[in-house]
Amino acid sequence: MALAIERSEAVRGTTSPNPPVGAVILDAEGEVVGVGATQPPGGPHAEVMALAQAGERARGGTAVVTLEPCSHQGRTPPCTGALLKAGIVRVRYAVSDPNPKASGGEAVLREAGVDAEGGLLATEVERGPLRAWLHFARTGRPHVTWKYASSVDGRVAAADGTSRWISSEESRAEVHVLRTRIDAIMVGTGTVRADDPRLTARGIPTDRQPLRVVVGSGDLPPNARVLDDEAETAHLRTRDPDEVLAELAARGVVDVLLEGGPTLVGAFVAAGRVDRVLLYVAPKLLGAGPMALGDAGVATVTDAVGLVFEEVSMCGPDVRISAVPAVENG
Ligand code: AOF
Ligand code: ZN
Repeated sequence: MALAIERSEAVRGTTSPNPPVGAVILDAEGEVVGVGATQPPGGPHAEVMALAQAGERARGGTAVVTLEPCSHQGRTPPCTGALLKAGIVRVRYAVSDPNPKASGGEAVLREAGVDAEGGLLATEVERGPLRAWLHFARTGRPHVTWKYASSVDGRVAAADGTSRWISSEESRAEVHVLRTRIDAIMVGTGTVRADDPRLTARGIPTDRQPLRVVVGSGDLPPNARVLDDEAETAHLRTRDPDEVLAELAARGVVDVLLEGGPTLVGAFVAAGRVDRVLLYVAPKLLGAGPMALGDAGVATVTDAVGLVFEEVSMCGPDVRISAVPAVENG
């Protein structure tokens, strides 16, 4: 399953609105004979890719998949059928498919005499490669990760507005990798005017760039870098989080990185539309300068938006914190 998770991580950002699934086929002796991952929409699912590599060696073998194999005819035939035809006798998967059209694969496999069971490394998969898609499948809304870097005193820029080098080189490099694995990166018109960001993944070999999304009613400066041809850009003339997310969902966007300023992020937090906070705290003090978050509708301490620290770790000299809402955004 660790190998299947690795394969699914590698295709993140290329499969939406489908989930990035990974699959591994073991032969009857337990030897790995095939690995695969979901291809771009309309293409083969992970199981089919892994089975193609395994060929005849799959007979009598085991399939390990990050998502319950689908039982439906969608744009592609059911994976349950492909597994049965290949002679797979055991299936282990991590999480059930919440899509009512595709779910029920475990029951189909069991009825055909396959030893099928879910739950293997389920938490790793739910928090990792399938987090955004599971949220999208359950709520219909793209998953929003608010990412920012701040000083120890919570500031995202110095008094003169300079912000580029708050976090370390290691943290900045990691964010560029992250950008290749998401569908869209979002800021407000204010950030475009103030920082003129490029919003692309740089410094790593990649053949894909996320959709750049700028929200807000103001016009963009005609020479703004987000308007270059490094990547596609969408300008959504609203700041209503639900209108923004509905528009992105209609475009097949599942996984969004919010890199906006305090006003835009405040609107998303107030609306309960931040599903994860990814924060890099740099070992620096600034004492003045803008804070990460503006007004989020919190007037008194008992109204604070509660978070749970899911993981705290180091990234170079910075502390990396992943936090999720204490009450899941339904
Ligand atoms: C799997 N393995 O690798 C993926 C699955 O239109 P289709 O045929 O591509 O089906 C899309 C649905 O299939 C998707 O919503 C999800 O429920 C499931 N995705 N299932 O067995 C895979 N990507
Ligand atoms: Zn399938």
